[in-house]
Amino acid sequence: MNKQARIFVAGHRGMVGSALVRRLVADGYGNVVTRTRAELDLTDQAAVNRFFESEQIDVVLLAAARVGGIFANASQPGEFIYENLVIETNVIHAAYRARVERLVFFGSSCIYPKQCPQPIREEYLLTSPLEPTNDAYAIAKIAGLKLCEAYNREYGTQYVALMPTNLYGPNDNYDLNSSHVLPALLRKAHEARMSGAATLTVWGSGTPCREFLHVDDLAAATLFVLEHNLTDGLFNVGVGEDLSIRELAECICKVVGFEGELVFDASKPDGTPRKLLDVSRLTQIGWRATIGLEAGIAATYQDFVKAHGSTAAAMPA
Ligand code: GFB
Repeated sequence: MNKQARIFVAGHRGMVGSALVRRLVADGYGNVVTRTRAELDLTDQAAVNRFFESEQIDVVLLAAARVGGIFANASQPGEFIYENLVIETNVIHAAYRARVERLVFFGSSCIYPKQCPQPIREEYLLTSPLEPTNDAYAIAKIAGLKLCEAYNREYGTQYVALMPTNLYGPNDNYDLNSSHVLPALLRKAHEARMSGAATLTVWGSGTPCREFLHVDDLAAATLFVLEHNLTDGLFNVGVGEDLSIRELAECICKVVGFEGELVFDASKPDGTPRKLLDVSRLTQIGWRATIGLEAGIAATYQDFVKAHGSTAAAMPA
């Protein structure tokens, strides 16, 4: 890919978008275009059209989305389906109208059925019902990847969709009501250690399994896809192995140095039992994740302490 290409990273302040910008800049891409929400509201179709008409964008990385953990997804399904549908419809259609040739759309492994054979291959999409705690978000993300497929078929665009597993890393959301499990447990373990608490509460039974990918690995996979001219289709992005929520909690406690007891809150939902991705579509063409979970959590914990350490207890719960 041309290092002078004008690359619009939509959602550059989020965890995924900021990782993409870091990687693009490190790799010498000189024309990374970003807009804050105040400068460009991606839910405003006319504003998005004007932006694309005037900016001569070559490549779009569509990382802007309404995201959250199991509680946020289950309690605000209307916001999750609406905001994601409108952002992806506006951006993908405006990009096509402005003759943007290449676009990468980011989804999530929750697009696959709840009771999927494991590991999950891309072709298992739409083979049986979704997990109810996040079906609204999943439907929006499925619509986004279908938009890419449909536009490629009808208009000859080169829009690809990446489906990462559960992500973590710098710039994650640590609000306990809306965060995912890894940042939530990192914060809880930190606060428990600082306050000398005897216990740490983990939602659910601790038995569901999840796979975790450091967001810098997702950024690396994205650049791999662009630089290897993969111009169509759906690609899972993960590490190829998972662990139970209990094992994750134990690993986080080890990194943070919290030695108290884990308590499981059965009133909170478990969500889908397992969603391990089959990542062979990308590994067969030469990409694989390189950041191990414990090392990734340790690096993320350092970022967390730098950004929130002294104020963690005062952050919104
Ligand atoms: O990461 P998480 O919120 O979302 O939760 P999903 C994963 C598992 O961790 C669930 C448990 O079984 C939770 O009950 N868990 C334990 C906790 N303690 C906590 C905690 O303190 N906070 C949270 N948040 N969970 C989301 C989807 O599903 O994953 C989205 O809702 C998206 O649509 C995203 O796909 C990647 O992995 O269940």
